[in-house]
Amino acid sequence: MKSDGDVHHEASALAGIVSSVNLAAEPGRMDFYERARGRNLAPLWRVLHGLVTEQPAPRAIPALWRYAEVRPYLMEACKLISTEEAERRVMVLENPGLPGESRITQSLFAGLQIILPGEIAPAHKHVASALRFIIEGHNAYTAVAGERTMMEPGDFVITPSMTWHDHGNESDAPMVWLDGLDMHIVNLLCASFREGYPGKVHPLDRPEGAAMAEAGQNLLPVDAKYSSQTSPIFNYPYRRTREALDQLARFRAADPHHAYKMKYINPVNGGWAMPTMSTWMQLIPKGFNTAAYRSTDSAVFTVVEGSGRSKIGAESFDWGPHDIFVVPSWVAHEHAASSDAVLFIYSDRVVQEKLDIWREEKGNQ
Ligand code: 1HN
Repeated sequence: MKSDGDVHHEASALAGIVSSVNLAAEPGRMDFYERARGRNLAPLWRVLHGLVTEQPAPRAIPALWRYAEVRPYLMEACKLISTEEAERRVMVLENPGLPGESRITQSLFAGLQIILPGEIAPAHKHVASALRFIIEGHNAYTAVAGERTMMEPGDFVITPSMTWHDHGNESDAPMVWLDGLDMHIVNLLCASFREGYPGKVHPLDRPEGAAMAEAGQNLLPVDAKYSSQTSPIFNYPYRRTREALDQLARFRAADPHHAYKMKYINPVNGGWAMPTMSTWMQLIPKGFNTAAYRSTDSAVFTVVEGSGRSKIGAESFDWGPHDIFVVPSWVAHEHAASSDAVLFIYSDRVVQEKLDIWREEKGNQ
């Protein structure tokens, strides 16, 4: 081995080498490789099988964050930095397989944001889309494109790409939510822009509830034109979602792999609520065990109610309310609910479907 950056000989650097390559002959090719490198050229046969893997090879690993263990860190962060100073006071959920990369999966961001009574997270906008899933607190709002929505635990709230958004807490208790963002997908494609609003909050020009009145009742204004691919409903309240799942469970049999799993949809086109992240709410009745399932999307699960245990690949994780766990791409998983359990899920499935690369497999692997 010569200095850093030379053609590598370590086993790890050869992980992607084509299996038919004669390793004994490689030293005789080193001089060629070195000269090629000087011309910004590299031999594909040394990396091909790492680039084009036989099956998904996620660097993200299964992991769980217990809310009871995470919450004290959120509270401590509040003592150390204000929302104003931080812009967004978020503790990033970092996948242990991807430390320092601000990723919960290779494609997705997750963080827990805490906002204290009286605080305002100032207005900004960016190409990355965000979802909020409310964990605890009441009477805090997010304002998106000039309309506020008050948030309650279990609500699924959307900030579409490039819309001004600020948050404020008008209650007397902290509010915590999960932030899910797609910036790693945006950045893969080098398409990120961001702007701060000159004032602290963007002006409101629509009453609270306007979006729900226009699009949240299976009705749309007759001549409305929708150019965005994101749902015009930007708060899907838990009350309604829970009610739907509850009603469904009364007359339908549970699906063996999904129990009761409903996707959030965009009422304009019937597709996913967001163009880059798929979202669902899942009800697993007490005592139900879902059958093994895997798919190529990587998914983040947040427990809303109930408790249970999930087998994810070779590992098992016990969970309860507000815990968050992650299932990387193509890892088989099954859930067992010890009480009626409700899980909020987001994943990159919608992106994979658009690219015609999404796959699933039902059964035991
Ligand atoms: C962001 O803009 C928010 O607006 C939250 O609340 C979390 C994480 C990374 C990048 C931007 C927000 C974020 C974020």
